Amino acid sequence: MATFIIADLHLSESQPILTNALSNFYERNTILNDRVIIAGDMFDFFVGVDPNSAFQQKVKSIITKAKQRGVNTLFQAGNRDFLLDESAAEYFGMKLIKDFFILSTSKGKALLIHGDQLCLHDRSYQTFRVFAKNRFVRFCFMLLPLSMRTAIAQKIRNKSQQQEKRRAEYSEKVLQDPVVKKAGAAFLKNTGCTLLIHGHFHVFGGEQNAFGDGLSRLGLGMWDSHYSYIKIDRTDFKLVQRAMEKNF
Ligand SMILES: [Mn+2]
Repeated sequence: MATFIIADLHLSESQPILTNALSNFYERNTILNDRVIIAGDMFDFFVGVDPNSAFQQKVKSIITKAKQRGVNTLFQAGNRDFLLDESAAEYFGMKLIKDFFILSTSKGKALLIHGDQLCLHDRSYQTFRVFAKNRFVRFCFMLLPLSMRTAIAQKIRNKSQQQEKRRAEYSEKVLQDPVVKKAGAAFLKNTGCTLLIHGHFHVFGGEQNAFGDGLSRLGLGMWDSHYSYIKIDRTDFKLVQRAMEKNF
């Protein structure tokens, strides 16, 4: 009955090694009655279900295969795949969970978020976030043909990839930003949790008292040359990072 948390896989058609890594992750780590929570940015970008995409079918088959042997998958949206709604999650064999998800652990209550919510210092991003999460905006976007949605997403992605390079260098700094610290502390206090689990920053590691006394943080890394996960069960609570094997 273990819970595994992973995030920021950034799966895409162009990197089949990552899709294989997900498949191996399920096969090597999970057994009957375990659950896997994917805490956002599972896809590098997502603009809707495409039943003709062999790539999406592969992802679907990995998750449904796990489900058939008693391993359920929960999905929390990230900033790259916020268009993955309830019915899309169902298509892949997952259950969509809220952006703020509380877990009870042997070490107390933990709050799981993707992590982009912490970026309150980035006004233009937060404006985009509110805009993109708007139901009407989403509805209109989803009315466009898939090819057009893909083209728009590619354009946005190319732009943000340049910013992302810069972001990686500053991520650790951003996590120390007083505004981010304040947001983290507020999220924990408002939900009665003492531990914040997040991805998004691609900075692996834990930080004791990150948001004040007794309010800590666990950050998951991005799936790249390494992959990371959190395993929680009745007695254990660990954050693990492993090298991505060549054949993984
Ligand atoms: Mn992200």
